Amino acid sequence: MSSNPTFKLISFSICPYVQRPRIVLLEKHIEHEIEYIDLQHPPVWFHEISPLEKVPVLVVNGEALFESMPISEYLDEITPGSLYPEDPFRKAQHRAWIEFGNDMLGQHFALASAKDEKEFKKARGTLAERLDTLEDVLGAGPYFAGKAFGMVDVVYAPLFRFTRELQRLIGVELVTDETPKVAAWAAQLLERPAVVAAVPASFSEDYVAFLRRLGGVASQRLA
Ligand SMILES: N[C@@H](CCC(=O)N[C@@H](CS)C(=O)NCC(=O)O)C(=O)O
Repeated sequence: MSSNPTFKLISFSICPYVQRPRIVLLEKHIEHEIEYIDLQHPPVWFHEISPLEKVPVLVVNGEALFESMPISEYLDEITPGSLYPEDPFRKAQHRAWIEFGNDMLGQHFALASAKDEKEFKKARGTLAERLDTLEDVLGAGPYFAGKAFGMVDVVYAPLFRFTRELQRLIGVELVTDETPKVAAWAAQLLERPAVVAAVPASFSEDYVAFLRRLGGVASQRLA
């Protein structure tokens, strides 16, 4: 690899997985380009560089890397400082909570796409349980592991962007005063400059279009 690699992130405007490497790129001041593609009509070249046909893909000096966590960890490793704790056990714990966050993103999709009230309530209930669990593991903050912003924060920021949008758009309250540590954590993450800048200006509009495309209960509740 050349000493000055070039980076291009292949993206989709509302994708929470794309936001992970984008946040790391911004946090670590790595120069990069972004190319947004239409996932419903992906360009032919995308099939060649994305074995699972998913974003994100990071093109490094013309070579493609897929999957959000390997990409984010790679970017973290090639720059000074680490978004993970040094201790292997703590690092493994952080990775486990990242997996918990992946599950929550799945529950967010279940909520956003629920076809009837029963499915909607079930997904909402599961998300509320997961938030209770997080409340129990969070410390004094402001971030997941205390004062330092880390990879777990990178992963949960896009999730909290969704919960904030759902509250604003359809009044579903997920992050509330009942989980005050989670609420403070979410607020802190959503104010962080790299998190704010991780999505395009069209994010809210694109999220509404996404909910409408899913055509579920959430879309019926939109104004
Ligand atoms: N495990 C993958 C998940 C990425 C993912 O699901 N991306 C979605 C967009 S948010 C995608 O590209 N979907 C296209 C498809 O499934 O056809 C990662 O962490 O990068």
